[in-house]
Amino acid sequence: MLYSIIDALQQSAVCINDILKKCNFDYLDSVNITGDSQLGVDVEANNIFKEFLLDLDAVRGVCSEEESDIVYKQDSSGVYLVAFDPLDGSSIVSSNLSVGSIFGIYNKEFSAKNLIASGYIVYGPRLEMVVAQDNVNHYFYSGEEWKNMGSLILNNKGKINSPGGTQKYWSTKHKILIESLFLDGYRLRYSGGMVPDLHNLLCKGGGLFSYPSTSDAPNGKLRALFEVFPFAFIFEKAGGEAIGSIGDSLHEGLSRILDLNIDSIHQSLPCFFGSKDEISKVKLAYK
Ligand code: FDP
Repeated sequence: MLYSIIDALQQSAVCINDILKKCNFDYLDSVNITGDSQLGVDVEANNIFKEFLLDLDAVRGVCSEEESDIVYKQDSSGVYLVAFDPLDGSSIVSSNLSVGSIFGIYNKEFSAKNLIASGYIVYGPRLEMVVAQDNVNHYFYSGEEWKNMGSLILNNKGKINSPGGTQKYWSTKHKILIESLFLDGYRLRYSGGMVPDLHNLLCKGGGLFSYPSTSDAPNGKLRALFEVFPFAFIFEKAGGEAIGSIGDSLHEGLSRILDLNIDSIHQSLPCFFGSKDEISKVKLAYK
């Protein structure tokens, strides 16, 4: 059953990849529910995922960053719900940087504890896909078939620092944390696309990606269901950790992301993904 969903996501990826190779990156007059301007290709990618996924018996409904509400199927006996960000990184697509799609597969309910598999697609020089279930499998598309390149596994400590958010709005403790990693020899890697930035970290064996609470965006920017929960699941299955906080709970410290509950499907939250060593440094800095 789950296999049919992964297969539908792979077929969607090939279609979206074809569109990205040929389209203009023109903005439409519309904005999505979060207020982001929509590109024509955002809407096309959304429709492709919806079409493939809602055609499956196993799927009861879908939820997308580009839709205001959950889309349920009439009279469905399926138990799986799929949340996706159809095209993440719209702000860098016009510069021809790598962008991606992110998905999470939930059993019966859109909550972190019900996540049973997640992954992402990278539209880069090569079309790639990463799927996390018991472990994290890395595939690429040869033009004819998806080939498994093996598992992604994080080391206990990495060398990359990917700090998101506008620096002038960072808290003092966050500035100190980021600076201390650079002083410790970490290298800056940040494209502005969550998929390529986190994929780089996973492929290079570790480090830290952060998108903190800032004075201009106290709840961060990245969305729980479509971005943060799927990547938290992937990082844990790869041997790393993911921590964050929801709403006003930041003053109580940071918690494991997959233990957090959301109040709305478009909720965003501050988040940190990394190897175990870097996440322990984040916990110490935010204590
Ligand atoms: P984008 O606005 O281009 O869609 O999902 C939001 C996102 O990109 C992430 O892909 C990315 O990590 C983040 O925003 C980048 O935000 P900043 O420009 O604030 O660093």
